[in-house]
Amino acid sequence: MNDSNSAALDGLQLDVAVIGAGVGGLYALHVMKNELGMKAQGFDEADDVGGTWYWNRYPGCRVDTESTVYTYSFDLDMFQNWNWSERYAKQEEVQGYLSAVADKHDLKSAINFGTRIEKADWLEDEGRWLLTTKNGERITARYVIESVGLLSSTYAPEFPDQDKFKGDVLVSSKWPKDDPDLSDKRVAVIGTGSTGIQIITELAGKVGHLHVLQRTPQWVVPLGIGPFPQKTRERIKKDPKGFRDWALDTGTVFGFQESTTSALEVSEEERQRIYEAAWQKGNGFEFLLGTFSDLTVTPEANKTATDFIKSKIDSIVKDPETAKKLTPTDYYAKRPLAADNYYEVYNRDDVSLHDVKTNKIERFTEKGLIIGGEEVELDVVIMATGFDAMTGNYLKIDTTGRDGKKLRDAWSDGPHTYAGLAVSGFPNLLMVFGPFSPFTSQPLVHEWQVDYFTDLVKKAEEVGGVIDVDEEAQENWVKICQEGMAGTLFEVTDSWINGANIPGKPRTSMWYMGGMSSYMVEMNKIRDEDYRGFKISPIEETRGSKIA
Ligand code: N01
Repeated sequence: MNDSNSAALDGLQLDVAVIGAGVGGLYALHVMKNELGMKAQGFDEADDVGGTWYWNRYPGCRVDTESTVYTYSFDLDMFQNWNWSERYAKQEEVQGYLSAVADKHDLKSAINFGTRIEKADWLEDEGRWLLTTKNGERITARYVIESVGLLSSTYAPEFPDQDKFKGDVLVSSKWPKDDPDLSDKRVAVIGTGSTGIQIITELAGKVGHLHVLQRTPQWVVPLGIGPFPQKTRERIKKDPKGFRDWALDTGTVFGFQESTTSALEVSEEERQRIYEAAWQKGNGFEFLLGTFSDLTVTPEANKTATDFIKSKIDSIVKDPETAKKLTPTDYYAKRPLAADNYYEVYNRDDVSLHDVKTNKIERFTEKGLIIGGEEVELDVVIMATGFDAMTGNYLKIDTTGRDGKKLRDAWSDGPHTYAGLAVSGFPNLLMVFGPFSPFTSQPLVHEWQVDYFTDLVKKAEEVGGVIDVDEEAQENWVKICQEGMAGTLFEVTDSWINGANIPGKPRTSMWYMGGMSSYMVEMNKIRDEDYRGFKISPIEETRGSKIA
C-alpha cells in the first residue's frame, strides 16, 4: 500500500499500527501480522523500507559494527544463507537485505509508505489509539508499536545567511537519491562523528578540495574493512541459534566478547600488544570494549587507550600542528568511532582541516562560509551534524495518553520508560529500543524486545485488556539506569549518548548500562513474576478517565 491509497487510509481500523519500517518495525509488523494474525499495518514517511538505511545514503555509508550481528535471526534460513559480502555491509547492501526480508514475508503490502504519523491520542472509552497522519487521515489501532529509530531524528542547525549560499547544502541523513556528482567540487563537511568520518574518508581524493570543519576532535581507530569472515559464516551456517544466543549473551551484542581484564592490571608491554592487535584488526567497539574492561569507567585506564591512539595520530599525521588539532582532550567515552585511513587523510594537499571551535563558522555568503573571519569558497556544504538521539522521533509525534497527559510533558526532564518498552500512562503503546534500552548493537536486540512484548500482547488479548506500566516500577527502572550510567565516563563526556549534542536538551542518562545478558535476566525475572511492573487490565476497569 502507498500514499495513493490515502483515501482508504482515512477511517482505517486496525489491531496494530507499527510506526517505522526499519529493522525493528519490519520485525514487529511480521510478528503481529504473520505470527499473531492481527490486522496490522505499518507506516513510514519514506517510500521504501529501511528506516535509517533508507535515509542515510551518503558517500561511504556502511555499518561500522560487524555485519554478522547486523541481521535478523528469526528467519533461520535467511540468517544462515544471507551472504553478506563484507565485514561491514554498505548502506545499499543493508537496504537490499531489509527489502528482501520484507518481500519474503510479504510486509511491503501492509505498509503505507510516504505516510507520516503526526499525532497519537489515546481514546480511553474505546481502549484504542487514534492516529492522525500529516495529511489529516485518521486511523485507529488497539496497539501502537513505535519503532521510530534511535538515531533518525536529524539535527542540522541553520547557520546565519544560509539562504544566500549559491551552492548546495546537503544533509547526510537526508541524502538525495540521485547521488550528486561531487568530483571537482569544493566540499566542506561539518561534523566529525561516525557519519562525518565515513564521508571524509570516502570523499578525500575524489573531490576538488575537501574542507573538514571540526568542532571537537574524536578518538578514531581503524575499521578493518574487508570480506565477510569465512569462519563466522561457517559458524552461523552450522549453528545459527547457537550463534545468535552467544551474541545476545555478550554485554553489547556487537559480535565479540567484551574483555574482563583491567587495563591497569597488565604490564605496559602487554597493554601495548593488546592495543596494537586491536588497532590492526579494526572495529571501534572492539577497541573500546574488547581490549580492556575499564576504559569507560576509570580515567587512568582510559588514558592508556588515549595515549596509544595519540601516539598513532602523531606517527601518522605529518604536520605536528594538524596532529595537535586532531587530538581530543576529553575521554575516549563517546560512541566509539572507526574508519580506515582516517588520520592519513590529513596528509593530503587536497584536504584542509579547520578548527571551528577556535575559528567559528560565522555565516554563509553567496560563495561559501566565513570561518574565523575568513571566507572559504565552496560549492557544497555537507551537514554531518548528527541526531536528536533516543527521544527525538518519539517526541515529534504529538502523543497524548491517559488523562490528557502529553508525552512531551512526561519527558520534560528526560525520558521515562519501563525497560525501554513502554511508558506509564500511555497504554498499549509499545516501543522497540525506546530510551533506557540496553546499550547494545540493535537488530538482535530489537527482535528480543519485540518477542518479549509480543507475549505481553498475547496476554492482554486473552483478557481483552490493555497494557500499561506501574509508575513506581518505571521510576525504579529509570533509577537503575541512572545509577548504571553514574560513574561511567560516558556520563561526563559530551555526546548524543547523554543528550549533550542538542542545545537545550536535558542532559541525562538514557540507557540501561548493565549489558544485554543482565537485561535478559532481569526481563525474564519480570516475566516470571507475572510481568511485574506491567499492568494488564480489562478495558472496562480502565475506563473513566477521558481526554480533556
Ligand atoms: O553524529 P554525532 P553522527 N557546528 O553527534 C558536529 C550512528 N551512526 O551522525 O562534537 C559544528 O556523533 C559535532 O561536533 P561536537 C552512530 O551511532 C552509525 O556522526 O558536538 N559542528 C560532531 O562532530 C553515531 O554515533 C553509522 O563539537 C557541529 C558532529 O557534528 C551516531 O549515528 C554511521 C555543530 C555530530 O556527530 C551519530 O553520528 C553514522 C555545529 N553547529 C552514524 N553541530 C553506522 O553504523 C554539531 N556538530 C554506519
